[in-house]
Amino acid sequence: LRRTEDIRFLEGRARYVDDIVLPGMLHLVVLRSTVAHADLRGIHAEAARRLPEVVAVITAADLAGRVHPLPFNVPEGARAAPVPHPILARERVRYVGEPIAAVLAESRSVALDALDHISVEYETRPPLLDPRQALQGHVLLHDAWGDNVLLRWQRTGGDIAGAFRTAARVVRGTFHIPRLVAAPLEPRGAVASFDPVIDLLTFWCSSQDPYRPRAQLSHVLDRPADRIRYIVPDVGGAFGSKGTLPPEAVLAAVLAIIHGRPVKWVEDRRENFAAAYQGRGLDADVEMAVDRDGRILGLRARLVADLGAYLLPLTPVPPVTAAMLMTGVYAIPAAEVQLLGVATTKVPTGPYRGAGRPEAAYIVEQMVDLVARDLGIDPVELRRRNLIPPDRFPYDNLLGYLYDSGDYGRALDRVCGLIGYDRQRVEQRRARGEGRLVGIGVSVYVERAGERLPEHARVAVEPDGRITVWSGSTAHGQGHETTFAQIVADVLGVDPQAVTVRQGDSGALPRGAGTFASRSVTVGGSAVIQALWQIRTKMSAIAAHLLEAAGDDVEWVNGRLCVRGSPTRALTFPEVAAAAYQQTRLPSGMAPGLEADGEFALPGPVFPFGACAAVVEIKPETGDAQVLRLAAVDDAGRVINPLLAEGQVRGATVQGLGQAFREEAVYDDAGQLLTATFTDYALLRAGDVPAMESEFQETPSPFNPLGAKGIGEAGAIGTPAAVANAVIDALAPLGITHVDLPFTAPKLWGILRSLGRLSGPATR
Ligand code: MCN
Repeated sequence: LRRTEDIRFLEGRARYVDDIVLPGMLHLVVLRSTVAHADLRGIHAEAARRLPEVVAVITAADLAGRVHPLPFNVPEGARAAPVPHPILARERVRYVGEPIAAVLAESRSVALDALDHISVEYETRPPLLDPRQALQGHVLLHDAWGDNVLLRWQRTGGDIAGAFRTAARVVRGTFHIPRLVAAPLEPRGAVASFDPVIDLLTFWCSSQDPYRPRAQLSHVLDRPADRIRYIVPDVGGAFGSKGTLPPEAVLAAVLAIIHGRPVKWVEDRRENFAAAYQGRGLDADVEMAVDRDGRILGLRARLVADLGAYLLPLTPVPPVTAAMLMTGVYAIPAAEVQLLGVATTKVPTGPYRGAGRPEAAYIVEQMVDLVARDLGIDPVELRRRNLIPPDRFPYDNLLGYLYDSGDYGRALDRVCGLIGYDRQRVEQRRARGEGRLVGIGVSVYVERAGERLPEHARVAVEPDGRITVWSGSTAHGQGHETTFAQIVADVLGVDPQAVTVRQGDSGALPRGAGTFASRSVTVGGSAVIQALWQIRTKMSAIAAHLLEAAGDDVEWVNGRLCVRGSPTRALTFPEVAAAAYQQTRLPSGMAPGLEADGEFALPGPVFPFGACAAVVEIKPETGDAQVLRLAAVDDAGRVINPLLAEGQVRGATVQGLGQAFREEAVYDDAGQLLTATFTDYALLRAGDVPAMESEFQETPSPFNPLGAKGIGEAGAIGTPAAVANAVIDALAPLGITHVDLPFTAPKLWGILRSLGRLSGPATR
């Protein structure tokens, strides 16, 4: 089934937050810090306030007593310092881009002009950019936290000392994973409108869902959640970066209430780069103890996460997720992982597609290749010796996760089959003989998807048989209108076109959780199923009553409800729907109407997995690494819509390739973000994307009625690890065992040049 929502998008009929225009609406723009770390000695805004059409200029002092700081999540087992992100900086700024003041004006252009009339006196302090240096505590970002550590997590499982004592070899690796930006097409934005008569704040925001940010807004404003109607209009991509309430959006809400007029805030691209939370940013020191045959006996890892200046609501989640996945897909009997999340003078981090899983896969899979090289064992063979076998599920990974189901070896074998692994090795030997730098890399990944948070759904069947589904999951590109309609069509035997899917409005569905952690099908879809089963049961009872049959004797065949064995004694779906609203046609005691609510919670996360393989050739003249082959086999349990699932894999793979080859948020020594436009932050273009082969295998999850797991992040997880292994494999004959991401042409060229592999000018 092709995506039904696309026509609307392609014809320009979508409505994004900036399309919302309300009568009397004011415009809000934000004055941001231009320095990385400083005390604020004065903010001079009188000249701006005097400008015509400027309604207000506000600073932190104006918010005193009106807002609480943004709350933040602390994953189970972690400890965090209470350093929430302020809505506006009060005495000190801690990153370039931090909001200091806001201008409210009749138009956006007036508000932007007014920014130039505000001057800020900074007394600068030293920036703090390297997370490892931050640990030394020479510069303190928050005076109460003497070592700059804002987050701690640690776990040990098995006999770690014994593992390292008895090991034949101990292999060590050090890794640096740069920060990335999510770069959605549509930046962040919000519109707030307050109705004092009914005491209701209506809030449109480019968010991943209405529920989590509404809870945050409710907390910040000290306003009951049911006095806030949170609407998520169409969203032009989020990739994890719109999972929490932006501090700037709080300003729109506060000012709409104070001034009694609607307020719009929409950031520009540069602000999105500087002030939307970034992803990744993790350093790791890892050692693996192995026996002579390459069996991994134990793993020790020390992770240092570059959290940025404050904790936004989801800042702690990705690094803890990475830490909890450090045993990857392997049956490692002992593990000890320590995570320190440290403060730096950068925008806080948060989830970006994969959110901790790409980091874990990259580190673990590079380690496995290091071990293979150390022992002279083929990396695929080494993986086969260590993968968790299918009969050991549910599997306790020693770090707090219980993997629900899996068949990792099959995915690995299939992906090797897709690229013709053995043949590629033969080819590689030939290419190496010709002096070419060809490398082959594989990765096997597991991800934590879904969450324990329950999801809510409502299904209503109208008297004419049309069906509306409300879901707490809220698509921002994933195609839920199609997928959820398909689930309804399958259960009720109707045409998907008879189904309307509604999402993203807390006024229509007051309870819900949202779209993150690739959970919408697994949890949201299962909530829809719960509601549909109730509808089915009620319709079967009505049909049995009208057809004078026993309830068990009603069969659903091709959109009709018939008596088993007598196909002519039947009613159509709309006939039964109509009867549901007529009291006289119902069994005695049955209430009229055909609506049901469904609620579903997983007993624990589900664990999709897969394998990825890449063949790469590095051109020594330019350092350019070309992907010759790329293949992925992903297992998301039962797949609902293979076309959309493959679209998800391909989209995420492109982002994974971007991480591998190009993307990095680069700061200079003063803490200025150098990559603050698309000229400097090099997203892949369509022409840069190689052909790829994508296949699915299905190992159903026992944890939900669909047997489904998530697929929305898969490509971003397995790809960087496989590509990294391929690049290092290409360079291995030169004695290179590690290069940090991203593998840009200048970086690889520089390495080759330093090894004397190139002639030519010294600089380029
Ligand atoms: N699907 C399926 N069968 C399954 C699982 C998924 O057919 N067993 C298909 C469905 O068509 C579903 C889609 O894959 O609509 C994604 O479903 P799921 O894996 O449940 O993920 P979510 O819908 O919860 O999406 C979240 C996930 C995440 S965490 C990020 S980040 C992300 C992503 O999805 N951001 C995206 N995909 C994105 N795609 C777009 N276009 N834009 C984003 O911002």
